[in-house]
Amino acid sequence: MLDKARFPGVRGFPGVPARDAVTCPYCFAVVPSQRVRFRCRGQAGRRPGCAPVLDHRLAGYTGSTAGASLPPVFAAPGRRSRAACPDCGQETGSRVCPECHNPLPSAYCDSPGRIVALVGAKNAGKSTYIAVLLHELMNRVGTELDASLVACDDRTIERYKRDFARPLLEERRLLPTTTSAATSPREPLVYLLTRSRAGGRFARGRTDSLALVLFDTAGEDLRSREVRDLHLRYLEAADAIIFLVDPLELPGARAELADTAPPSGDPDAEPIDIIARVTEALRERRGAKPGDRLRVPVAVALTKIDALRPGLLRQSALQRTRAGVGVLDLDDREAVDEQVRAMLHDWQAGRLDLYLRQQYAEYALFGLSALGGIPRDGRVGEGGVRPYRAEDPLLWLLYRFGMLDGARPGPGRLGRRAAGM
Ligand SMILES: Nc1nc2c(ncn2[C@@H]2O[C@H](COP(=O)(O)OP(=O)(O)OP(=O)(O)O)[C@@H](O)[C@H]2O)c(=O)[nH]1
Ligand SMILES: [Mg+2]
Ligand SMILES: [Zn+2]
Ligand SMILES: [Zn+2]
Repeated sequence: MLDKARFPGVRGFPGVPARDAVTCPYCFAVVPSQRVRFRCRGQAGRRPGCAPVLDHRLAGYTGSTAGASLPPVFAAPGRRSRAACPDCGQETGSRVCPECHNPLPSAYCDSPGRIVALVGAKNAGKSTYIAVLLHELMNRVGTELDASLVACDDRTIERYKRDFARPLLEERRLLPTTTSAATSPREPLVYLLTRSRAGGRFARGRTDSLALVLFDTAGEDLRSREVRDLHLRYLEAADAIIFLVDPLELPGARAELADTAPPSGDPDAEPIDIIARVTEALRERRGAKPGDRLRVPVAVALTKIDALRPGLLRQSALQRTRAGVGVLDLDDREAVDEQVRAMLHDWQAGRLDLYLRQQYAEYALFGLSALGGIPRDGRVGEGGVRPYRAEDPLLWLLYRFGMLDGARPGPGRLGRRAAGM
C-alpha cells in the first residue's frame, strides 16, 4: 500500500489545491509547492559556503552513500525560485523534494509537470525503446521540435550511457534482459523535455515542460506484489502511459511475421494480460467506479514492426514517413491508428482494442520499430540502429498536453491549433 506517512498526498494538506502541488518524479510524493526545499550551493573555489554532509534521505532513496555527500538541504518558501541558505547566507536556486531530496528542476516546479510512464511485458522491447527514444529526443527529434531534453540528475546521465547508449548504440549489442527490481534496486531515469514556443502576434511566448520518467521495469516485476507497488505508485502518478506490445506475442500475428524467432512461451509476455493487470490495479488505486473509464491517456504501441512481412506494410499508413515540421500530422495519426486497429482485428487480437475502449477514455494505437531491422546473434542488424516512428507516441502525448500543435497538411487546409488542455 501507498505509505502515506512517507509519501503524503495533497490529501494530507487540507486547503492545498492540486495545482499548487508538485509530484516528485523520483518518489512520487505529492508535495505542496510551498514545502519544496532547497539545497545549499556549497563551497566552490574561493566562494565560501556549507561543506558537504551525508544526505541520509538521498542515500536511503538510492540505496547507496555514493554520491550522497552534498551541501545541506534547508526549508524555505518553496514556491520562490531562490532562497538564501540559513547557515552560509548564499542564495541558491536548487530545489529538492522534501521526501527523497532528489532535485526538482525549476522548469518542472514552475510549469505543471507531466509524468509519462512506460510499461510492457517481458521482452516487449522496453529497454531497447528507452535507449532509442532518448537518443532520438536528444538528437533528430529534439531538433525538429526545437525541444531540449535534459537529465535531471547525474545518476540518470551515467546510467543512460552505461546501460543503454553504449551497449546498444555504440557497440551495437542487444541489451540484456532487465533484472528484477526485487534483486537490484531500480530508480527511474528522469528527464525534462522543454519546449519554448514563440507566441503568435498577440500571444506571449511560453515554455512548457514534460517530465519523462522512465522506469525500465523487468516484465516479471508486474507479477510480484511487493515490487509491483513501487511501479503502481509510478503508474498512479503518471499523467500518461505508454504500453509497449510485442506483436510477436499476439496470437494471430505470427503468420504475418517475417521473423522466425519462436514466441517466448512466457505467460507473462501475453500483452493483454499485462495490460489488464496494470489496468485493474490502476482502477483500484484511482478509485474508479465500475463502468467508469480511466481518464489517463494511453498510447499503445506495437514494437518491432520491422519484423512484419514487408508485403503487409506496403501501401500502409505505417510505411509513410511523417512530414516532420514540428507539428503533429493529424491525418497521419488517424491513418496509423486505423491501420493498427485493423491489424489487431486481423490477428484475432481485437479484444485488446475492445478492452482498451472499455477501460480508457482516450487511447491511441501506434506501430514502431526501435531497431529498424531484425537483430542477429545478439547484435543489431547491419546498418546499425535505424529507428522508425519511435517518437510517435510521444508526439501524440505532447499534442494532448497542448505542447505541440496539430496540423492537417492536406491541400487547402491550414494547420489547426492543438485542442490543448
Ligand atoms: N526486430 C526487432 N526486434 C526488437 C526490436 N526491439 C527489441 N527487439 C528484440 O526484442 C528483444 C527484447 O528487447 P528488450 O528491449 O530487451 O525488451 P524488454 O521489454 O526490456 O525485456 P525485459 O527486460 O526482459 O522485460 C531484443 O533482444 C531484440 O531481440 C525492434 O525494434 N525490432
Ligand atoms: Mg528490459
Ligand atoms: Zn521525492
Ligand atoms: Zn549553506
